[in-house]
Amino acid sequence: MREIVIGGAQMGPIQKAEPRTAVVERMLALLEQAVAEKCDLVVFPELALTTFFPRWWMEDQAEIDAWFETEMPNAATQPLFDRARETGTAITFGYAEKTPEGRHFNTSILTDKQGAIIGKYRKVHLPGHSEYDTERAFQHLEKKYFEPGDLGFPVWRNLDAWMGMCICNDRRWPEVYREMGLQGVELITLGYNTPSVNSQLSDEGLEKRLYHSELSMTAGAYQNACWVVGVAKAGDEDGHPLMGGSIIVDPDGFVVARAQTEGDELIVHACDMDACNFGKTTIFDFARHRRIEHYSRITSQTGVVTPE
Ligand code: CDT
Repeated sequence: MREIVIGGAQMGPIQKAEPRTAVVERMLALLEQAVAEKCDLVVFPELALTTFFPRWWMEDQAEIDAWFETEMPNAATQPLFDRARETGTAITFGYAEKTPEGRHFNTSILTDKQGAIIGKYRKVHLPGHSEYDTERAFQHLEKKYFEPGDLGFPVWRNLDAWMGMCICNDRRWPEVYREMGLQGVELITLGYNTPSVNSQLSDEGLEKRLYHSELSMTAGAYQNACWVVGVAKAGDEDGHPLMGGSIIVDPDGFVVARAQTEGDELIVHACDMDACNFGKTTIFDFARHRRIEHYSRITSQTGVVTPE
């Protein structure tokens, strides 16, 4: 048995005016709860340090850059790294990254139990749009503020398991899980900021949105025989509701822990990485069953092309 006790640290809303230091205090409180529950790893959401700023239209680059971190750890997040190291807890969280070359990414990092960053992922599937969209109830400007990630979907050896990350909209794409599945991934962690309302379909309803989120993660877990931990930033951010629904999914695709609120809330499960072995050696033994000669469209074509 290779057990990792995982804490999914859902976060409630972060208002525009809330400073990073206050947010890190909340993350520290969740970390302390996780330590009390003997967690080995704590998973925080996408863009965990700030409000979901891509909903706001901004033109001034200095105003935009104020939402980005130029180094990690930095002064605001150092207490989180320090406490994680002191307690021997691995952590992962998302933030907006500005590189020394001035590139902008929606990023997530993973530490080991010594508090060292051992993994970095940059979000590949950026949803939304880059120009102001008058047809939408509210904006989703990830395509304006970030460029698509350039690191692919790596996996890392951590806590005696193969771990990978993706971010929010990535969870809806089966290619993401399979890229990591083909590297033997046993645990995929992800954070998300998903509006409770569809800006292009006002009557879609929260129930359907939660279902699609869960459907994506449970399918990804089952079809790749791995654990998936999806953690929301939820609640009302300056009048813009984000849905909760954080879950831990086992390698059979079953939800084993689920958040009940839209606030700061820790969900915990002891996840046995060896539970991945059966699926990986039977129905999803990729080496025996995959037929790559029939999959070329997946990497050669983006949109739909119907036969002539
Ligand atoms: N943050 C993020 O990727 N959110 C998207 C919302 C898409 S609506 C334009 C998601 O897939 O949850």
